[in-house]
Amino acid sequence: MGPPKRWKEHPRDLAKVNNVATSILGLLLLQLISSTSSARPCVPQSFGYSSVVCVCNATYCDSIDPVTLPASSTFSRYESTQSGRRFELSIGNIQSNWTGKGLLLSLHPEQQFQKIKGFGGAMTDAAALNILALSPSAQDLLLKSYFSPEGIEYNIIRVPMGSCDFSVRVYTYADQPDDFQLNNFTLPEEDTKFKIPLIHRALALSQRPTSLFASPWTSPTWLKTNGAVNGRGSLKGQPGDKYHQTWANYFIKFLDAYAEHKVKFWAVTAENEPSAGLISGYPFQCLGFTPELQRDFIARDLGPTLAQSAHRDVKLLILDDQRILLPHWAQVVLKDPNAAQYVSGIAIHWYLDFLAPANATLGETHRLFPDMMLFASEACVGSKFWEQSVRLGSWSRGTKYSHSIITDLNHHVAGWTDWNLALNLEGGPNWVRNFVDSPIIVDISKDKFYKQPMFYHLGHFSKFIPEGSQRIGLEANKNHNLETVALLRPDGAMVLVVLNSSSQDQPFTIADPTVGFMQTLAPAYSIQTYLWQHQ
Ligand SMILES: *[C@@H]1O[C@H](CO)[C@@H](O)[C@H](O)[C@H]1NC(C)=O
Ligand SMILES: *[C@@H]1O[C@H](CO)[C@@H](O)[C@H](O)[C@H]1NC(C)=O
Ligand SMILES: *[C@@H]1O[C@H](CO)[C@@H](O)[C@H](O)[C@H]1NC(C)=O
Ligand SMILES: *[C@@H]1O[C@H](CO)[C@@H](O)[C@H](O)[C@H]1NC(C)=O
Ligand SMILES: CC(=O)N[C@H]1CO[C@H](CO)[C@@H](O)[C@@H]1O
Repeated sequence: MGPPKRWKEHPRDLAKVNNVATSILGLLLLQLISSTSSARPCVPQSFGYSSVVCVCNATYCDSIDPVTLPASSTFSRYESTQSGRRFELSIGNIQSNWTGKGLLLSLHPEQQFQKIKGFGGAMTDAAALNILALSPSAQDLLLKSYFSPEGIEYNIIRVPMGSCDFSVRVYTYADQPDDFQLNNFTLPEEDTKFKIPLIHRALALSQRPTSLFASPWTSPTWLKTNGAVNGRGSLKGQPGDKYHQTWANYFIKFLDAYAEHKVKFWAVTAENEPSAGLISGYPFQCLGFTPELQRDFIARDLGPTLAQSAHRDVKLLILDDQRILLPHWAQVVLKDPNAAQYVSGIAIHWYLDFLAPANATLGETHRLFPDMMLFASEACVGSKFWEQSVRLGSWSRGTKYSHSIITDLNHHVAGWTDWNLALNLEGGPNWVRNFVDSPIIVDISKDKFYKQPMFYHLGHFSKFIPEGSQRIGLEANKNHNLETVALLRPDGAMVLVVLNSSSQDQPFTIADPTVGFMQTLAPAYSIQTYLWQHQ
């Protein structure tokens, strides 16, 4: 037990450092765990941005030990920092009293909020093409990073129904004109050769039950008012007619076709970004619905068609669009009992969050419809015209993810879904060159992939907060700059995620009424996950 020491800068160095201890304010010792770990450390590389990526290839990729609960009266702390630490594990002792000084975060397990569904990303055509462009052993390491117990254990996968902007060509599953019986509905090789085999490999690597949800971008053009996949256009005619019924049947055909390939879905969204198809000149696949049209399409076509099909257990989520449309969109759809009876949740995208305060949108929607699940179905950085598409190693992009997840979880949201699981160095492929960033960027020519800070920020939630965890109350004794969320896991362990909120180290104490006090510190530019046995 030595004098106070700074943590080592890079996880690579840690293997050499056995038994390093740090003292916080000279009061408490947390022990860095490295000697007992079988986890492989990050191989860092800087591309000149604020932090590093971890480099993986066909033979090497950093990993994390499967989560084990710390012994009673101790707590685990996993920490990632801008300075290069990745899921660095320390153990501290839980104490029975508190100095009475400084910031105190007190848990209130008696205040119980939403249960968690999970965390994940999207198997787009672009993601599948990038993953499959790697050698088979690099592919395995990439999939393990996301789905296995040595990775961040995603349990949600989003699957586009047909092409979207992150495709290399434009298609639907029924491009034969006027095929109202959908006789010519077929899955192309994007599904059968690329996405579905990768989904099976991901599911095989996972030890958690994984939930898939699907979202359509455009219908076949022969069902649309403008006869095009993009631009301003809706389904021809009115809800209840053959155009709308055919489009509802298309969902069933999709679920049937995936079921033939042994892939089952937890949910579908009624339409990806339905407001996009109301905008003239919209550049890529879309299908316009006002909330009134979505309500009537669900009440008359999609709802009853799903309910009368073999897929009646598949949940239906509305909106799948920016939260600024809440609570209005939910009020229009859910105040109609004919539509509401078929709806299980409200899916939200994050792109206009800066215009839409969380309390006024998510909070208000929850107050109006307390039993309706809120679920974040898409997010990515680099999509705005002033943003660079890919910034390898950007820490602030990771912070954007964890800030969004903490805000959402604190406003009744049950899950959070990233966009493309993997993109190339340009942020594509994307047929309209709408390039963006991704937690994993693939360098095909070098058979390498780069795990960005966004990957680790997401992992600080996905790995430690299994499905069925429940958010609980958390209160601070004074103003502070940390962003925090606390959850109780189904196994009785408590999880607390803490995002830096200043460029200064922030000492604080966690109080759990049933176990005691944990003294610790959040370094500048860090994200931490705390875990301990609450019961
Ligand atoms: C893969 O990465 C490891 C660790 O950095 C390195 O030792 C190895 O040489 C790399 N292999 C190739 C083929 O680049
Ligand atoms: C905890 O209480 C014991 C006994 O009252 C006292 O000796 C000790 O200094 C206290 N520790 C802290 C951190 O306040
Ligand atoms: C469409 O389906 C019909 C009936 O199954 C079949 O005869 C026809 O060849 C198909 N057309 C195309 C273009 O695949
Ligand atoms: C959230 O909004 C409600 C009204 O919709 C208001 O009563 C409440 O004070 C707001 N809470 C916060 C923390 O702003
Ligand atoms: C509130 C605050 O200062 N937060 C900081 C956390 O760290 C990021 C960098 O990763 C800064 O951009 C934020 O300003």
